[in-house]
Amino acid sequence: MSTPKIGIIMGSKSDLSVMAEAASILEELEVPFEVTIVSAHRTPHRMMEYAEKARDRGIQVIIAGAGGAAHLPGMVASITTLPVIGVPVKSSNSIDGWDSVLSILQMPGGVPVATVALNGAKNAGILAAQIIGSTDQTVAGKLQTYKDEMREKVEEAAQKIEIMGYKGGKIGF
Ligand code: RP5
Repeated sequence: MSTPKIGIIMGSKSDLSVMAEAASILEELEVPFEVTIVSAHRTPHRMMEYAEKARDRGIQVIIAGAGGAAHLPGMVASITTLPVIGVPVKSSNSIDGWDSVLSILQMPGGVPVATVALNGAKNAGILAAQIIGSTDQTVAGKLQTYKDEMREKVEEAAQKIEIMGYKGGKIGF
């Protein structure tokens, strides 16, 4: 794969099952990415180094996932001028996910993190691709195909329901 344009980082290997969805959609859209573990609390110097060097390595967007006291996306955003997309993870140390969401969402003015839904790594991948696609026509084309296919699937399902009819709590297919 060519030089990664998107950096996917997460606070722990336990976040990987969620964060893998960002990698999957980027694979589908053929946007080069890298994946690694960077913990704000357990490896703060590694986090600083990653955020400081990402732009010079060719990274254009950082997707950062963390759970509980989820400081990674905000701290990375405090260091880099790259756009940072935060993925709140419902982790083992999260009470019910709200701690992860609010830790990433409620950033102070001047330091934005584009926060997606709880465990919303797929959307983080799509949003990162859309940022790249704002200037890259090839990626924009892949995104258009993705959207067209999504629309067609819904339209097909709608047609089936309309043809086969609603059957007392069961959809007709
Ligand atoms: C966070 O703590 C990580 O991002 C992870 O979501 C959570 C739990 O980490 P582990 O104890 O499973 O390594 O920093």
